[in-house]
Amino acid sequence: METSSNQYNPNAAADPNSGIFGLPHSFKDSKIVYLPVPWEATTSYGAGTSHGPEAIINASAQIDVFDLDVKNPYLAGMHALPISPEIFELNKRSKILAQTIIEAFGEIEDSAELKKNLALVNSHSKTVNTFVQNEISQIFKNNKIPALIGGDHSTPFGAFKAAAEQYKEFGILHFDAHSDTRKAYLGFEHSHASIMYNASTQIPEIKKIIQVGIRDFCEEEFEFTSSQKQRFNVFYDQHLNQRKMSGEPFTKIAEDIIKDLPANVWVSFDIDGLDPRFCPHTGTPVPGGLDYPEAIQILRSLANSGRKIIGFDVVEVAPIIDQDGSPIEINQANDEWDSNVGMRLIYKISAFALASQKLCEWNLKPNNT
Ligand SMILES: [Mn+2]
Repeated sequence: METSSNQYNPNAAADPNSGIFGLPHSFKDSKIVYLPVPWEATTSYGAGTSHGPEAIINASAQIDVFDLDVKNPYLAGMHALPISPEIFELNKRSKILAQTIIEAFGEIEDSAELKKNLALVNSHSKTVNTFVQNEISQIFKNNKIPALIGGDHSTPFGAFKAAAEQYKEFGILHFDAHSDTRKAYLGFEHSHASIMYNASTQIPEIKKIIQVGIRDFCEEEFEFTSSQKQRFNVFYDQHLNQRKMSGEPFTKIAEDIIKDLPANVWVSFDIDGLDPRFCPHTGTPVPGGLDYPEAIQILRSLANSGRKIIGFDVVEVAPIIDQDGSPIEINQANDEWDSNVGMRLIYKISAFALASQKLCEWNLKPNNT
């Protein structure tokens, strides 16, 4: 049975035919529109994020839409676009090609076949970038807030390009265990490990990238971000922990993290920025990381700071994957943990984005001091 917006009951269990978060909204009815991007072609370690969007959307029906920070965020309307079967298929084909290069550790000079495979993967990545840019542009042009659901961390590149069409200047608040500033990792021009290198070198509208939770990076990446203090501001996980252990209140740390961001901010959230207990199946887990409530506090400070959250992505969420790459019973509660965390994070950032754009009122205005 179709449920109309008028009949929607936020206190009832989700209708099985409903959309993301159990909501009945169409594209037209919605202020937030989610673009699922099932793409992880160049993932070098671990796999499964191409199943992330499906798992997140399935898990999302479990949420209670009431929010203590933001008043009835669901009333603004939330709608997920369908998962593109073309991108899903392109991912499968590209993964097989990319695997040959990963197995050769990127040493492809002596092999015409591997060179051809690399060229194909790079070309398919550009296809995905163009797809994402077009879709996110459409969401912006319809006066809605775009949110991308990955997929790996290469997927938001086209979204950043679309944001750059809309905003002459914006910043990125980047949560991650990794710096993601490698230059063409293994020859892949658009790898998950290069997203912030590509963003900073190819999109001049991005004025500032604030990185949080970083704890796994190479010397070249350290030099790259350290040499661009105007552009990059890195809050290494180790330093955040030292500040916490010295007794500095996290509310103050959160204010410090967001203070150099410009007026317009895209949030790029790699789930592995969190402690791995919140994302045990993500591609490249690293010990340490932010606690979930700490990440939320940083986002709360951002939303309450007068800055505008213009859009966001949540990437690298992976359900449990079988040996052959197919997801295992992703609808079963015991396998759903990664997607459960992912969908709750997506709902919370959605709520903060709406509050930051004054499309929803605060329920309890945060006191950040
Ligand atoms: Mn990342």
